[in-house]
This record gives sequence, C-alpha cells and structure tokens, in this order.
Amino acid sequence: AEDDLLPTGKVAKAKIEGDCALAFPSLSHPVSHSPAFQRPSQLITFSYSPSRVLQFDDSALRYFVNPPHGADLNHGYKRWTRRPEERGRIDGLLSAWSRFKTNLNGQNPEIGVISWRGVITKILTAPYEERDAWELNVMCVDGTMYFEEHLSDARLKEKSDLEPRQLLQSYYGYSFESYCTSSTPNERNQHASGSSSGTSGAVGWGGDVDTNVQWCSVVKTKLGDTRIVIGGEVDCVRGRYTGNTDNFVELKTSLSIRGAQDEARFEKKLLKFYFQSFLLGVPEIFVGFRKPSGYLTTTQVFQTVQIPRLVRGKPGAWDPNVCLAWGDQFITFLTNTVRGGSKGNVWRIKFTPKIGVSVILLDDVDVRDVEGGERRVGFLPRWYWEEING
Ligand code: 0WD
Ligand code: CA
Repeated sequence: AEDDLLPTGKVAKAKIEGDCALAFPSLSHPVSHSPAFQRPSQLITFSYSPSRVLQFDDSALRYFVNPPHGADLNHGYKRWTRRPEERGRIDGLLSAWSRFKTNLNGQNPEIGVISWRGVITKILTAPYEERDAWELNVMCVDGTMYFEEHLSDARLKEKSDLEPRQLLQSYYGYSFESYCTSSTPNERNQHASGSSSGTSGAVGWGGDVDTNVQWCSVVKTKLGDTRIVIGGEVDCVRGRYTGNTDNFVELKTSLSIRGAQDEARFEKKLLKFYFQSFLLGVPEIFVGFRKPSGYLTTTQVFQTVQIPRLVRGKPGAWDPNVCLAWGDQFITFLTNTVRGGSKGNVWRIKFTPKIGVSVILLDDVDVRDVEGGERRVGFLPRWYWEEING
C-alpha cells in the first residue's frame, strides 16, 4: 500500500537521473572546516566459525605475536581454505545490531547510517581514488540508511577468478596474519627460540589459513551530525582482550620500499590503511614488508592517529580532512535525496573516479536482481525488515 503513494521506480528514476549528482571538491585547496569524527565505541563483537556460522562469542579472536624474521609467506598456500567470493551482504552486521538493540530496553538512538567498514572506507577515500569505480545499493528505513556494495556479475566473477599471481599475493596477507597471531594470549611472543608451532613445519606458523573465520567488532561513532554504526573485521589484539578497541591491531603486508617511487606509492596506500583502521577505532597498524617472492624483510608499527602527519607535504600527500568533509557532504546529499522515497526503495549510487557520484532509484526490474527472492525486502533480510516494521 505504501508504494502506491509514491511514483513508480521508472518515473522517479527519470526525474532524478539528471540532477542528483555530487561532484568532488577541488583537492588543491586545504579544507577550512572539517566535521568532527567521534571516537568509536564498541557495541558488540561476533565470530564466524570455519563453517561460516555467525556466533556471538570471541572464538575467532586472535592475539598478536611477533612474526619470525624472514618468514616465508608462501607457506601453507596449498592448504588455504578460501572463502568463496560473495556479494557483501549486510546480514551479519544486522544480526549483531539487532542483538545489541535488545539490551537497550526500548530506547532507540537515531542512527543515520549502518554499514560494513569497508564501504565507509571507500566513500571517505573517494576524493583521492583515481582508478577504481564502485557502486552501492542504499535503502532508507525510518531515517536510517543501509549501505551495501553492489558488485556486478562481471565484477564478482573477476574477483573469484583472480590470476594465479594475484591469488598468491592476496594469500601473502593472510599468511602474514597466521605468523603474527596466536589463538591464546602470550602463548609465544617471539620466535627467536626457533620453536615451531603445530605439525606444519614452519617456524612461528600460527595455523593454516581459513578465510571463513573472522572476528568482527561493531562500533558506534558520529561524523558531523550523523550517528553511524559500523562493523568490521579485526585481525588481532595486543596483550589481553579488554572489551574495547584500545589494543586492536590491523595487520598489513606491502612490498619492501626500495626508492622514492615505492615510497610515494606506499604513502598513497596509507590513506586506505588509515581510514580503514580509524573508522573502527583500531589504534595500531602492523605492516610486514616483503620481497616479491613472499619472504618477509622488515616489519613496522604505525600508530593510526600519527599517519596523516607522516604524509603531510610529501609527493603522494593526502589530507584526511578533505575525506571527512567529503564524507559528511556525501551523507547529507544522500539523506536529502532518499528522503523523497518510500521504505522499500533501493537506490543505486555510482562513483566515478575524479568526477563524483550519482544516484538513481532502482525500478522493480533492477530491484529483483538485488533481492534474494522472498527472503529479502530490497537487499535487507526479511527477518530484519519485519523486526523493524513490526
Ligand atoms: O563491502 C565489504 N566491506 C565486504 C565485506 C564485501 C564482502 C564481504 N564483507 C564481509 C567481510 O568478509 C567481513 O565478514 O564483511 C565483513 C567485514 O568487512 P570489513 O571489515 O568491512 O571489510 P574490509 O575493511 O574491506 O576488509 C577487512 C578485512 C580484509 O583485510 P585487509 O587487510 O585485506 O584489508 O576483511 C577481509 C580481509 O582480510 N576481507 C575478505 N576476506 C575474504 N574475502 C573479503 C573477501 N571478499 N573482504 C574483506
Ligand atoms: Ca588485515
């Protein structure tokens, strides 16, 4: 019945297409005012088991340990249990948010946005993105916007069928995580003793890689006037888990830096590292530098909050305030755009590097592609839809 009150998808799409676009600010001027970003506070955590079952426990939590010198990141490649590429559905995050809300005793804070952290990272770093386009699906229900990344069938296939070389490189990241973590606190904090873990034969190996297994944290924060709930994967904690984000560690690998060009390239990458960690309140990024062959050379600790200062004035310089100001503008623009729609509407945001974003309202045919049949309303799982509309 509600849908009858509003224009059909096609009409609204035609009406909106021409004028609903947001262009980038100039990057050559410093921003005079950037919106405040509230320190993220953790609401709840959860784990995905090896069989990809979501559990409200910390069974997938890992503890940081120093990796051995010269570790071979190729180790265990043949035994990698690789999670199949899938569309970045928001279901797990909504389960956690729903569970957290049951403890609120009816008070319902006004949340402007609910999203996986990876999506917000893409939005905030967009002003400096020169290569990769992306698309989002957006729904707005009772003043809360839900974001999910939209992958075309072609893009999804591309991600599942990586070239062997790319697949190995992505494994290096997971392999590094294995060397840098343990399932128990303080089990082994260094590898100088030469002790080897398990039966696998590599010194300091923390166990074979299974990308189904993840530990996730859900936090609440605020950008400008918008309250945001963000969920994301956390690699490990330093020391013991204290129930907050204060000792979270993000693990990264990168090619060793051998010259000015490598350095500039790395500093560009730091923009993504920075916002990814900043958004969840992760204070430390531990980077393993490696040879092209996958052998670890050096490691370096970066304090997340200090990263912007490291790149200031350098060739690949970026300004986090440009990103925050852009992110605030982006959310305000979307809020104003989707306000005219109805609950079940699905909007498609398209980002084009160096240009900006555009928004269209999907028509019924396009929405059917986004939905998973009767189990969803738009892209939201039906159980969640019924819960918030009940
Ligand atoms: O749009 C997204 N961010 C997507 C999220 C797309 C597809 C799936 N997901 C899932 C994630 O698998 C996870 O369950 O959402 C949850 C949290 O995602 P996030 O923290 O928002 O993801 P992001 O910040 O993009 O990546 C964090 C880590 C990656 O670490 P690195 O250091 O490489 O940035 O999550 C892992 C990866 O370790 N990861 C994946 N692992 C396997 N397959 C994938 C994937 N498609 N995406 C992220
Ligand atoms: Ca990582």
